[in-house]
Amino acid sequence: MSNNIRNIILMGKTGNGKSSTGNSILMQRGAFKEAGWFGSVTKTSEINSTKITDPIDHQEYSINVIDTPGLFDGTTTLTRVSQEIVRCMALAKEGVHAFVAVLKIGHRFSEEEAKAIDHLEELFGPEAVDRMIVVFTNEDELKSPEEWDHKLRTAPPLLRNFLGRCHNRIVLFNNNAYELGKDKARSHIDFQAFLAGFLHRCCNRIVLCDEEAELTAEGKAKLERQRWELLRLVNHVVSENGGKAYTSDIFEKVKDAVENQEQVLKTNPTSETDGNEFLKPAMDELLPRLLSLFVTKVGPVVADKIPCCSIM
Ligand SMILES: Nc1nc2c(ncn2[C@@H]2O[C@H](COP(=O)(O)OP(=O)(O)OP(=O)(O)O)[C@@H](O)[C@H]2O)c(=O)[nH]1
Ligand SMILES: [Mg+2]
Repeated sequence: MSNNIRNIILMGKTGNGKSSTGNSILMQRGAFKEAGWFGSVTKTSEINSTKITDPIDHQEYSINVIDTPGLFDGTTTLTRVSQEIVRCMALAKEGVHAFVAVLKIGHRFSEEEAKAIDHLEELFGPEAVDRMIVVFTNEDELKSPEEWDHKLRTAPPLLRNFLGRCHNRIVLFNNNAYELGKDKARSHIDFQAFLAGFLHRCCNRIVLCDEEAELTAEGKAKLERQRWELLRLVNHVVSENGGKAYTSDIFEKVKDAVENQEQVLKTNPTSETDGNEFLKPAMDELLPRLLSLFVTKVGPVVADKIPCCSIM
């Protein structure tokens, strides 16, 4: 079974749809908080998991999706960046099977986003780029498949170059697929029953709706299709990389720290835990690397006084 674990890290600029994509992969709306819900955006990396069975070969996969904040978009300090990277590593215990760059159709691919890939490569080595897959969100805004072909053909060189480096491993995501076919379905529902259910939810003041239950067959089929397209690419990069997950020296350090901490908690469950303090040695090692990367590539920075420039 451990061969069938897939740890997927979602990266990208704030607002590109990382959390929404995570929810679509899990088919659990609300697993990750999306922007727009109470106006909030992702503040720290989080993990959510699901199990799915391949309809073709019936293999079961444990999918762990790690959602990250828009880390490197100009407002984050180096310490914060290194904390988040280490946190991601701690969450992806078995290593990273795929790095998913989330881009939004219709949004300009900026030079910062392109540079981000270079930085990722320098920080983690070319193996990280070898495992990169690109998800374009907002597929629902495309009028036709021809429009997408046209967009790809006429994409600016910066974007084409990036996609080329990812060997054109691209999946389109419609994170609004939950809504597909709903109008049609609703028209068949007895209006009074719909209204009674709606009022009941309002009176309880908590809208705990089971989105799965509300999914139409059309929405479910679309969500399943796009996540299988992604998983096939994840499986492809895993097999291209010798069947192994990505790891590195810092990663191993983080893994040891997490295992030690788990051991401490097992032998002494009441022991005082000091937040993420046990990850500090790994963070301390990452920080100078990040600093030197930014000093040599981005220009002099004063640690934690100057916001980090864009990596993803
Ligand atoms: N129409 C449409 N809207 C989308 C899609 N994906 C995401 N959105 C919307 O885009 C907005 C941003 O989505 P998020 O998933 O919160 O973006 P994020 O990248 O996680 O943002 P941060 O947490 O700030 O980094 C939300 O309002 C989503 O509903 C999509 O496929 N189609
Ligand atoms: Mg988010």
